[in-house]
Amino acid sequence: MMRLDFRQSSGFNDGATRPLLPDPELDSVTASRLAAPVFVIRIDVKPGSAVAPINLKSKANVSVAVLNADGFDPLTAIDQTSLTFGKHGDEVHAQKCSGSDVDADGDIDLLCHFPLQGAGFEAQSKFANVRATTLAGGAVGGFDGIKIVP
Ligand SMILES: [Ca+2]
Ligand SMILES: [Ca+2]
Repeated sequence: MMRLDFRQSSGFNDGATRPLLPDPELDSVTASRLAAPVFVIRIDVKPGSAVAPINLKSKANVSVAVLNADGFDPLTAIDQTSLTFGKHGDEVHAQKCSGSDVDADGDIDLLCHFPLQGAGFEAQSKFANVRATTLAGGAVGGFDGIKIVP
């Protein structure tokens, strides 16, 4: 599998598909689990904002769209109980999801709400990850840019 770390490159397009890579600072168990093959899905944290502002003190939920793209229909494919979000993508579970054409391209996307508290973000965090399993048992994941704001 080719490994490219797009997080090190500048100027990637918001919402573009990128391979997920283990964080070198992770413990080995977590790193090996996160290194398992995943199908990369497109997500958009706080849809409507290019780079989602995240206030670490906020008690509000964070909305995250899993986009219907590249032949992947998140509404029918994803086991919604498996959806998790956070710094590494497995920190907090979705509180609720619904179908909605978030990006107004005519197909139904999955819009989910995750608690921010417990998601593990830090002042220097620049990415949020989502992970899930499909009803067929496959692993999927995606990430999107965020910006921590005071
Ligand atoms: Ca975004
Ligand atoms: Ca759509």
